[in-house]
Amino acid sequence: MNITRFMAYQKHAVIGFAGFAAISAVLTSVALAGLGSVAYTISQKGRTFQPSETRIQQGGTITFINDDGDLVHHAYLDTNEFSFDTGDQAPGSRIDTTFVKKGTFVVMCAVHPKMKLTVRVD
Ligand SMILES: [Cu+2]
Repeated sequence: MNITRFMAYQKHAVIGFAGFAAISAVLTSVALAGLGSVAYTISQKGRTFQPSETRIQQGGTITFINDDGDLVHHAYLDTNEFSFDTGDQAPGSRIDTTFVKKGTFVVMCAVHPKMKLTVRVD
């Protein structure tokens, strides 16, 4: 390959890579939007859900983190449309819950009746 052909080849390779990177970026964002895979985190601290209100997309997952010293928490939801129950959640543990139904739900703690978390699922 002489130098002119080599330069032409390099130019083509650079454009090819840039095009590939742009397509990859688009595909990645489409995949993330399609899966509703954004992670939401709710802390259980000071005998409260923090934040106490959140809004997620249908199919989104909330991770409940018990970071409340040595207290046990126990998040649950019991409605006709959608229910879950984390069971007793030991200090330091994390439990994922995927919200598959649209609507507005109030998550409670079985240990601390004043703890409430409102989740709006769009
Ligand atoms: Cu609690």
